[in-house]
Order: sequence, then C-alpha cells, then structure tokens
Amino acid sequence: MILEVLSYPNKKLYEISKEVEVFDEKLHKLLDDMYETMIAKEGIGLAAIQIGVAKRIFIINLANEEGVQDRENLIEIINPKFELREGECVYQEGCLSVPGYYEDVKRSEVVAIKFQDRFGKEQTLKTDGLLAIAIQHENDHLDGHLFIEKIGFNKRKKFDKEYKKQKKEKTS
Ligand code: QAP
Ligand code: CO
Repeated sequence: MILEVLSYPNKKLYEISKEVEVFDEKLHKLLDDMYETMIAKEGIGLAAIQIGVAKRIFIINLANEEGVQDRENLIEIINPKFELREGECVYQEGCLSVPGYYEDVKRSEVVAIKFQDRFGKEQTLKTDGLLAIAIQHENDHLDGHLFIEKIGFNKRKKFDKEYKKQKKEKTS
C-alpha cells in the first residue's frame, strides 16, 4: 500500500521515534508499505516517521553498479545504534519530506552500526560512501531531525523564504 509522505514543516517530522519491541506480521506489513511508498515517490531512503509512524525504523535501497534499484539490495534497519563514526565528507542531499530541495551536508565518511532486522535478529554493518551518508540522514529522522537543520544559517534563511513561496504557488 502506498502511503502519504509527510513534508516539511509537518510537526510530526520533529517527533522522536520509539524502539521497536515486537517483530511481527504487522511490522513486516509496515516495512513492505514503506518500500512501496519509497519506490513510488522515487526515493532511495525512507524513515517510518515520514509516513507518520514514530518507530525507529528506516529502509535504504541504493542503485547498483548498473544504476538499477534492485529490491535484492534493500536494507531494513530497526533500532540502530552507532558504534563508529569516522572522517568527514560532503554530499548534496535531498529528502522525500523536503521535495525539490537539495543542498550540501557534512557528515562522517565511515560509520558502523548495530541494528535489528525484520525478525529481531541483531546485525552489524560497517560502510562508507553513499550508504554511510544515507544511514546518517535516515537515522537523523528517528531523532526528529531534517537535513535542512545542517545547511548553515544563510542557506537556511534562503530555503525558508523560497520553500514558503513555492508552497504558496502550489496552493494558489
Ligand atoms: C536520503 O533521500 C538520502 O526532493 C534519501 O523531489 C539523501 O530518497 C540518502 C527525493 C542523500 C543519501 C543521500 C527528493 C525524491 C528523494 C526530492 C531521497 C524529490 C524526489 C530523496
Ligand atoms: Co529524509
């Protein structure tokens, strides 16, 4: 089922998500709906709070070397905890909850996390590149943070002005 993606400045996006404790059919349905929604909206990552569910869950599905977004490469991350953040990198990020806006964000270059999969099994992952960036971006959603909070004061002012203007144009 394709669900609605909440967009900035919806207050729900600032909520802190809660740990998942039950790994049942209902959780699997939520994960499947998140996947369907992310693909329908042409995203590569989605956190549960973006569809209004305040649980510590996100999914990431990057394109492979051939540029194909294959479901085989889908990563489902539940209750993540950072074990390592190292180095620094800058990447132009976007977000399904901030449609049409992209800006450079500084993040760690290498991350290691432990998390649970859809069956509650403990997993670990150490990675860099786009996947490391996506993990940090999505994890921020679990704590109620958006990438626009990390772009610097002047860019943020410009964003707020233009985003409001664009919203007005859409509704008129
Ligand atoms: C988060 O972002 C991310 O503005 C996922 O009009 C960002 O899927 C991971 C999207 C940067 C790694 C690097 C954005 C789609 C999708 C838009 C997304 C839009 C349509 C963003
Ligand atoms: Co996002």
